[in-house]
Amino acid sequence: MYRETDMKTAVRGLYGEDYISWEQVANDIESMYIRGANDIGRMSAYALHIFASNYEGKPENFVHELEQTASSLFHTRPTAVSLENALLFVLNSIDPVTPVEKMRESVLSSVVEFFNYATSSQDMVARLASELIEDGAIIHTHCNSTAVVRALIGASNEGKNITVHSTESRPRYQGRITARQLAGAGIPVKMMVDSAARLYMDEVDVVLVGADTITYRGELYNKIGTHQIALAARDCGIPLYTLAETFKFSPRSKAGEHTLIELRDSGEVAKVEDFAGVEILNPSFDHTPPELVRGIVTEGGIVSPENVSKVIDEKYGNMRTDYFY
Ligand code: RUB
Repeated sequence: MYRETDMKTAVRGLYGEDYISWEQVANDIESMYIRGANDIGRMSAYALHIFASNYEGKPENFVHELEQTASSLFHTRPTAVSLENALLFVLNSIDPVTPVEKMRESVLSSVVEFFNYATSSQDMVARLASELIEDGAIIHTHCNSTAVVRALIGASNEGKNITVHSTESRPRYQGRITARQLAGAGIPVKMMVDSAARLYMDEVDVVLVGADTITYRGELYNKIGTHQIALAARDCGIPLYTLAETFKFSPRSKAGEHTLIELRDSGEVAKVEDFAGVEILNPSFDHTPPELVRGIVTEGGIVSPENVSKVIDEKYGNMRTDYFY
């Protein structure tokens, strides 16, 4: 369990920074120095902690400014619902008719609570997912999911001999981070370009990927390329599991709201000036339909895509979720 000081130490350990303004955190999320759905969630909550600690404005403006800050953070990365849910968790913790000091305390303690929850739910997800991995298995993963990396290292630490196939994940190459992390933990890794996934899929036993958003009807939003990997897995009769703490489940999708696919700068794909007259597309995520997902590993166990709606109703049914729309 983190207390406030432990949380600050953990953040310094992760990012080498003593963040002193929420804007710094927002910039680092937008530039992807802080990335991955769990960290985006934890760190956006952390940014509200900084806001509340530093707040010296008029007491009657606190709620408005808190909501404005949350809205700015919300817009830094539009696809991962972990970010929105983290902010909603904190916003829902305050009673706007109480004195400002009470509201400040509520924000500070709810951020610590969320930070702990995000950390412990990922521990549990990684532990449960490692049980899906058998001795001798070949696992395909894509991009860099902290939960997946931890599950793979957990399985290896339990003495299972595993090999991992890691697709690079153009254009930002987060798959290379995964490959380095696993190799550093002594796990044999084969890294390949994204388009090689199908060629080697016949050798694979299970696909494990992270999640940025799981919708009410059980769709999986994750790094661009995940859908093609899921199709390749189905083609070879291989199960795909996604590792998703339930704060990656989208309450807003119940009303049929679409999850936005983040479109990033074309310059991340190629030098724009070398391609006069060409429109360069750079979608950061795609969505995989529920029928291609065998199961969603959550902190409460494995949920099938058709049961996501129940989890969302139970978890978010009483929460106010309309702050940003
Ligand atoms: C990262 C990505 C990850 C999920 C889950 O995308 O798609 O699979 O965010 O990560 P990006 P985690 O690099 O664009 O943020 O398991 O760490 O929450």
